[in-house]
Amino acid sequence: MATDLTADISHEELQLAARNHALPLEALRHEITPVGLHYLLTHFDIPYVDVDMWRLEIGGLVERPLALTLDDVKARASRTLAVTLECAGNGRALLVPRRHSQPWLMEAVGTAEWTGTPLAPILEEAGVLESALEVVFTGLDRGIQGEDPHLYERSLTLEDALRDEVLLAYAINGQPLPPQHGFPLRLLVPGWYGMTHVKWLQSITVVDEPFIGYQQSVAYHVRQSEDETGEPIKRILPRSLMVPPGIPEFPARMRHLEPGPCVLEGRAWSGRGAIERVEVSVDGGESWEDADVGEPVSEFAWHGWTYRWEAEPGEYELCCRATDAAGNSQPMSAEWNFDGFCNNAVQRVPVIVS
Ligand SMILES: Nc1nc2c(c(=O)[nH]1)N[C@H]1C(S)=C(S)[C@@H](COP(=O)(O)O)O[C@H]1N2
Ligand SMILES: [Mo]
Repeated sequence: MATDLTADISHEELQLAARNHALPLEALRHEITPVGLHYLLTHFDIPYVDVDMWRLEIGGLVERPLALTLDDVKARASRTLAVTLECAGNGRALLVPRRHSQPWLMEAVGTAEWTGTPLAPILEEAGVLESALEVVFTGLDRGIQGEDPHLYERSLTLEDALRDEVLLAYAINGQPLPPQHGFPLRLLVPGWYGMTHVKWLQSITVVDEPFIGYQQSVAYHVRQSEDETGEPIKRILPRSLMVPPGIPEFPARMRHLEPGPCVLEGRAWSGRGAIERVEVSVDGGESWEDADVGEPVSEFAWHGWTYRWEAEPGEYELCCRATDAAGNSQPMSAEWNFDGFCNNAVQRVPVIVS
């Protein structure tokens, strides 16, 4: 299916796909994604940072502006949290017609153990003024998207920024952040889609008006046409993915499996509540059975799931579907939108058992 939809892949899309990469689905076996297998998305260029020169500036509507070195940040209270990140554009390339942007199929996800310091005490120390409305997070990377050149910047309401789990992270899986994941410091807002987690942080600015930068007010909205504002994207919708069973054909990646007992396994997550149920279908979604769902790695990370299948000779389309505690589930087919965001339609894995 994917092969047909993306047959006319453009040079522009290929260029982006070669810079950024997804999680190879077999890596879903790792509860914590090894760093090089975690998906990656960078809009502009990866900045080169001289950490001796680098400072994190905290300013705007605060009583005491701060400028912290990386050592200052590391000297503060530290917290390590396993967090599942997913790009809001995950599933984009499976939409027809599709916006030319990073052409994700469905694997733009990963779960890492991020270590950092909670943001709230830093804001308290700076002394946020009464008039504060939002907090703007600014990266070091600059480029042109839409009309004008801009730094990559996103905001959170003061209330969201002060949540306990919001971290300024300087390590991933126990190692300093590599350049591509935001060295020396990035924002982490567990439960929210990828664009929120600003990499290469250089400043945090408290403001008294809604932030209207491009990456906040134009990009990352679910809209039906370019002239519409649409709805801003926030928390991750539920999704489940399976490790494709058997062995792949090269280059088509069609799966081949021997008859007999087969344990299907995968991960499921949502930024809107724990996963309550994962169902598996071996007939393209005609009939479903419950998988066994494990405990999540953390409150903000995916759950593992397994399903025992007695594979008999034939051709099958395997599917999985997650439902979260808030009752959100995955649609069988994608709900189209202009920029190709939030496509959490069920995965379909054709297999030949012989
Ligand atoms: N400064 C900066 N932060 C950024 C981005 C970016 O281009 N620049 N991309 C965002 C998007 S769209 C995603 S999906 C995540 C990807 O994080 P990762 O590359 O560490 O997986 O980073 C976010 N933070
Ligand atoms: Mo993203």
